[in-house]
Amino acid sequence: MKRFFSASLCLFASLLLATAGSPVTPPAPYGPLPSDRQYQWHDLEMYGFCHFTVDTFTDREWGLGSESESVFNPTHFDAEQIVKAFKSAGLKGLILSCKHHDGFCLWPSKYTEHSVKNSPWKNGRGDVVREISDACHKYGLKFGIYLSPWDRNSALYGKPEYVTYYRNQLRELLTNYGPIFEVWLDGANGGTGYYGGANERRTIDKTVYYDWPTTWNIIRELQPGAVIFSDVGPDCRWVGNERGIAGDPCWATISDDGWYPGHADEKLLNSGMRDGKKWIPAEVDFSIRPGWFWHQSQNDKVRSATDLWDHYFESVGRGASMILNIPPDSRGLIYEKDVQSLAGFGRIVSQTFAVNLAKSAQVTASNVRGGGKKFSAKNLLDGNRNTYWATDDAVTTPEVTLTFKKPVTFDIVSLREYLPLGQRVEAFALDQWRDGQWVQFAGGTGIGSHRLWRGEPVTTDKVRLRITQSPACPALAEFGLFKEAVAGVN
Ligand code: FUL
Ligand code: CA
Repeated sequence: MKRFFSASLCLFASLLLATAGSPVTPPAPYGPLPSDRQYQWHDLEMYGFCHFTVDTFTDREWGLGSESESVFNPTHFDAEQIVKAFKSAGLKGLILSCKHHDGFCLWPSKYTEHSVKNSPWKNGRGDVVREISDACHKYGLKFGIYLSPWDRNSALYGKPEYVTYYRNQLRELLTNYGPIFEVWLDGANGGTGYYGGANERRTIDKTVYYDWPTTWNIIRELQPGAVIFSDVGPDCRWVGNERGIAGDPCWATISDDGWYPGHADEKLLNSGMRDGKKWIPAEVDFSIRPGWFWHQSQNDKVRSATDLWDHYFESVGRGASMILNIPPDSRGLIYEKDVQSLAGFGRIVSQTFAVNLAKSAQVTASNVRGGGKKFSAKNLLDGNRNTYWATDDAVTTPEVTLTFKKPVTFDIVSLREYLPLGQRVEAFALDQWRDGQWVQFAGGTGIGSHRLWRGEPVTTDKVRLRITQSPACPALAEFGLFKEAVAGVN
């Protein structure tokens, strides 16, 4: 009897273990990983740039530094109109050119007279940075700052004292205007300028003059959540062109040995490096108009909504972030045509991605890590980038199949990796079930934060994703099928 009891106890215990299984651990991370602030930043995907200064009134792209403060006088400045136009495009934040190369400050800095405080606008009592940041916070957009390191107005430029001046201004901006999501550090540096009346050419040694690590520390200390942009990071990098096009693929990783702001290989910035040592993803900066600043002569050269939509695929769709510049005009408003394109673009994006057709599918995978629920392929369809499908370590080329009760028609496929475990997948293929067999309709190199495929409409009742190359088991967060909604928008 006693024996019977202990034998059944043993059986019971082993049954219990078999059902619970040993806990399934997540895959080990692969390669460089995003920091928390970078992971949050990836989620934004699209935000805006706002170039506004004396150039808006002088019809220049790079002010000389000699402009009188009296030049700055927007007749109808309305921060809410500007921010609402950005918001209508679905942009999640706005980075304002608080000071461009001409040195004119859009806020009443206590370190210079060359600012709004000596302009006729609001009798010198205005603060563009205040009004724009307030409007951003009111309408739920994040606010970021551009503070040009090159300053063609300052007499100090080129001397060590200028770096102190620059840092003092940065402190003003980082402490007086609420949370800052990104600090944009421009790489254009040095050349001719007014420089307090000297009117000469000043060159600086870009490798040491600014002592960037010290400045980055100030940003970390005052705004720990802010990502720092420069040509080469540390948090996000330039994409190597101002045309709005990321490389295909555009790896989030790169090695920056020997590079510094103003000196990096543009081709490699564009593509990233598969074996890069650091996680420094690309940011795609381009303008809705030919120039960064508003020019009357460019009012008929504003990008259309569908043009912006194309660039969405060439930036966001390749795992980079898109920063679209929309400059206010000399009234201090976003010009009518720009407003129209932004709203149209926003409508296309929100309508297209409103319904993930994949959600109605039954999903099966060739392998699920530990065979349990935690890493199930259903995680691909829950709209949550923090849950993911993963396979056993040894399985690096799995596939996942979506089966529909009725055929679906889509022309966009969306894939996302689970970034906290690194950029893992190197190649994938997509198949549709047609006439009783699998037919490949797309494929690509790299997935990363977001990978979009866009093509001719596909109608089918079965779709298959094959991971065809990966140095480690994949960890995929999301899978989406969408139908483009561009009708009637231009
Ligand atoms: C460049 C600047 O020289 C342009 O004027 C503009 O601000 C662009 C975003 O960055 O380096
Ligand atoms: Ca998910």
